[in-house]
Amino acid sequence: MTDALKNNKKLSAIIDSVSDVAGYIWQKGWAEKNAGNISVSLKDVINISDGECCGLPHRELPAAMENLSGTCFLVTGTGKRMRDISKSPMSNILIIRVDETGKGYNIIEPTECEILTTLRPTSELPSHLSIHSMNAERASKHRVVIHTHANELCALTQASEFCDEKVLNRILWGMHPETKVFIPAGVGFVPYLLPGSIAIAMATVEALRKHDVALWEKHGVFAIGDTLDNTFDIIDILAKSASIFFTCRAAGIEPEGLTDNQIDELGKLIF
Ligand code: 2HA
Ligand code: ZN
Repeated sequence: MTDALKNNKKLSAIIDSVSDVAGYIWQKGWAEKNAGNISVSLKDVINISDGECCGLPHRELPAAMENLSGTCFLVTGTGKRMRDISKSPMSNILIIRVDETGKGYNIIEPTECEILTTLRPTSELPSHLSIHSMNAERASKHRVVIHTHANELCALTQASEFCDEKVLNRILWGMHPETKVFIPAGVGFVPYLLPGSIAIAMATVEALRKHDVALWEKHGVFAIGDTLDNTFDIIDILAKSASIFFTCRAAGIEPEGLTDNQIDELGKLIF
């Protein structure tokens, strides 16, 4: 790592936070093998010119993202385990910078050849960068994107009767008052598409235009937020709601859920 990056306090704080949240995700049991991935926009954290990227490894992007040109991102590596990202973040993440054309990126970190050969960005890079591109277009304060395989949320999209935004949100908001309070716009739903594809990236962006979280049918969840902790919390709250739903059903109880009026009233609370 260059001295400029080593001495960058904002960057160090973000890396510490990625390490913490990757650890929580592993402890939650949401991250079998290499499941899940994290990215953070480093706009206003790292400023590097085109000239400084000269000679750094360069890769093509699957789709051009002109509005990300010049922006750096922290991305977890493909095939890397959340538990290892937590223990040793710098051996399991990359810092990339989208080039001036928006059609490719340079790898800013790592620079050591032996680490570089084993590190490529997450297989879900199309979704992560497409979401950051949408955030940039909207001048959103959201800088963090987390994808994980939260068990109860994966289970919820195994039944076609729940694969509908209205139905999903009615269940999730109904299971606990905090869910409506902290996720007032509810979840979006993305029907099954090939992981890592541009098609799933586009469908996820459409879902996240109206929500901060999208459930991927029979796969997992994508959430956006301003900080790593806040983004993790959104997924954790939703997983809690889904878990209450399944706990009731496993006990032979059909959960009543909060009433429409109770949910509306919670939606009006200001914290
Ligand atoms: O990183 O979770 O969706 C592995 C995955 C792909
Ligand atoms: Zn996944």
